[in-house]
Amino acid sequence: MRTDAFIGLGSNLQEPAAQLARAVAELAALPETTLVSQSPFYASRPVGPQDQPDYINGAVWLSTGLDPHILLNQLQAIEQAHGRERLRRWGPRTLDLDMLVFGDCVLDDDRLTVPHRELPNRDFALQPLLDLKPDLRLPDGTTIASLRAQCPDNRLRKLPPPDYP
Ligand code: A4P
Ligand code: MG
Repeated sequence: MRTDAFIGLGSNLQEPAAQLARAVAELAALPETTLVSQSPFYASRPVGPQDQPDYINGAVWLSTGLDPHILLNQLQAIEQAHGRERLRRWGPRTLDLDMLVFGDCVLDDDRLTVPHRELPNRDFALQPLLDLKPDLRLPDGTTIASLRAQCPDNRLRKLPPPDYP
């Protein structure tokens, strides 16, 4: 069985747009997984501690046969391969991969909360999801479009296409 999984990407260290472009290729190469599409990339102000560089954010739509916890393992392995160091919550990072939506799956255990807990508060995650699939809904029926309309504005700036593949 294949599931539509939506992954948010973020980086604010060491050439963030290049980190994201590499991560998209790595996600597309995961086992039992195909890349359906990728969003534009956006620059955004940091949410959380302000003494860190602006972020580049984007999202991908994957079709995967992996179980959500196995997919999370794969996401964390890719983060590690990008030299990710977990120093402080919401602190700067070379690569952050968040599982935003996993089909109709609702999960809340000690490793994984899906849909992502912070999604409604983050325009840098909602806008790329809207770009990928304008009619996307959460398992409870809430549309991503309605969440985007209510979300605090974080001054997203869409990057020109040469900054992403
Ligand atoms: N985890 C639980 N649910 C999920 C999920 N749906 N996807 C667990 C991925 N991981 C999930 O994450 C901590 C733990 O969350 C993981 O071990 C996993 O089991 P982490 O990435 O190691 O730690 P963190 O990133 O410091 O904390 P957190 O709460 O995940 O931070 P966020 O939510 O990722 O936020 N500002 C802008 N403009 N753009 C950004 O991308 N990102 C952050 C990080 C802060 N500010 C930002 C941005
Ligand atoms: Mg994270």
